[in-house]
Amino acid sequence: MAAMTRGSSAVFRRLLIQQYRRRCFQGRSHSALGSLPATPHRKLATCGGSFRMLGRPLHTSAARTGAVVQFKLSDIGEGITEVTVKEWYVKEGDKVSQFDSICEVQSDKASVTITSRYDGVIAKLYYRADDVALVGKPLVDIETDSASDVTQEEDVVETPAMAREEHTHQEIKGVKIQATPAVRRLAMENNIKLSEVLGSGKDGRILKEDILDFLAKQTGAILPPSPFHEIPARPLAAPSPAPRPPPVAPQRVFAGKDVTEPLKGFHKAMAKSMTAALSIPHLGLCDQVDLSRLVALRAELKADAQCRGIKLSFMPFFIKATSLCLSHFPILNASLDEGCQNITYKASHNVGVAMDTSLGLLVPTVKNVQLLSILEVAQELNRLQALGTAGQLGTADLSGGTFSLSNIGSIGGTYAKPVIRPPEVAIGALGKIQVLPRFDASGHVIAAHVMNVSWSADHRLVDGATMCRFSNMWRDFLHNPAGMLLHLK
Ligand code: CO6
Repeated sequence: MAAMTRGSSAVFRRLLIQQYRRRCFQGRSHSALGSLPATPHRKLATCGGSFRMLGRPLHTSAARTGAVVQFKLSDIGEGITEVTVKEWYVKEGDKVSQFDSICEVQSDKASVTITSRYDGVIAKLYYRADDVALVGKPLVDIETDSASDVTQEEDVVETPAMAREEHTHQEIKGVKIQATPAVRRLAMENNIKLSEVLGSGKDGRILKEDILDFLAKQTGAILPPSPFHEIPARPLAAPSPAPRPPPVAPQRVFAGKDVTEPLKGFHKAMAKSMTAALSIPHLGLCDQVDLSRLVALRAELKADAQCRGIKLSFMPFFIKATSLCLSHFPILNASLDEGCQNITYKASHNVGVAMDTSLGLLVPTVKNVQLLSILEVAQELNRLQALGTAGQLGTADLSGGTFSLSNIGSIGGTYAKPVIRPPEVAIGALGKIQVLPRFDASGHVIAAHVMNVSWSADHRLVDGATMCRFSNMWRDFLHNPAGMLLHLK
């Protein structure tokens, strides 16, 4: 992709960033800036920053050598030490302006676009596509247009997890606020509450320009649009179900000669995380659930949800039932520290959902399920699915899980043996719902909708009886979904 020029935009953005910094660091000596501790305010630098993603921004830091600026891949948290360079959008000799996309990198959490901080010419690329780029090492050199162009680099700092969660939740709860995920992300990155922004789009939809105007009013500067991709919003009145990920691409054929190559990207991340996971002693428990009533109930409610622009599958019921059960079995929503000395009981029920995305298997989390209605869970799942399909799930959506569910049945699997995702202590795998003969209360054979469920739990914390009681309660809620009503808040 050729580099785009954006000269005047760059000037305005720089102006905004300078004004914002002045506002944020009032009263602090200039020389102290470089050593300032992390504060959420400084996160605004992401709007002129180098990485764009949901939640925690990836970013670079620069070391200046004359007019050549060296970008280094900074610590991006979550224990990530390397990313795979998926694609370069520039080559050596290309002219770039601030905020032009430079390359796409893939961590085990998300795919991220890195953008330029400077106007200048690409002097050196340190990696080829598919290479593994290391945190703390140079990524690209840019020869800047003039030495004065080079502003003092600041480390971009993540918003504390708590604040991020609150903000996300505020957005989930605000069902009337209409905005695309990209606009929500822009707002979140800049700590703007969507409820405070006036939407100028159809039916009050908040557009990217509204966020930029809001920012400009706050800072007194004009901010041109930033180069990030928007995910088209699905119309509320006439929703279409989230598109399924495309069929698996044809596999490479190996014939005649074995091929050995380094493990990269997702495979590497999976090898690491699964090796860690299997150091946990797993306890397994399986059961069957008769979902006939739920199948009928969902058929009844599906059209209602659809009128509200929400696709209602079985998952929201499974997720909500899980949360109701977690309230009774907090040990299953806990974590154990590395030395096996302390248990932390988590207040939020953040249910991770294994998702077959365009980038592979990812586990985004539906946060604070204990506070959400089934419809709100469905809405959030729809949002995550749309992001997953677009390959745009970011760290905020992919982290913070406290319990996981894997619906292997939506692909067609009947049984599975799920692997716990540390620091969580339990996970459930759901098979496909099958119509099978069963006996009713009078001993007559009936056609029932039956699903297998398999639980795995960390046997250092959870015993079989606890897992079984949890499973019984979960099974009963879903066998008789009306019973859930009594427990919904
Ligand atoms: N049985 C029958 N029908 C199902 C099931 C099951 N288990 N699950 C979904 N569906 C139906 C669902 O109700 C939809 O029906 P309609 O509304 O009538 O069209 C339809 O299938 C499509 O549902 P969709 O997949 O779009 O949405 P859902 O909310 O059910 O699932 C999702 C969301 C994110 C879980 C799913 O899209 C997905 O990605 N599934 C794959 C998850 C995966 O890869 N799991 C493997 C992880 S590795 O578990 C693992 C232990 C090892 C083996």
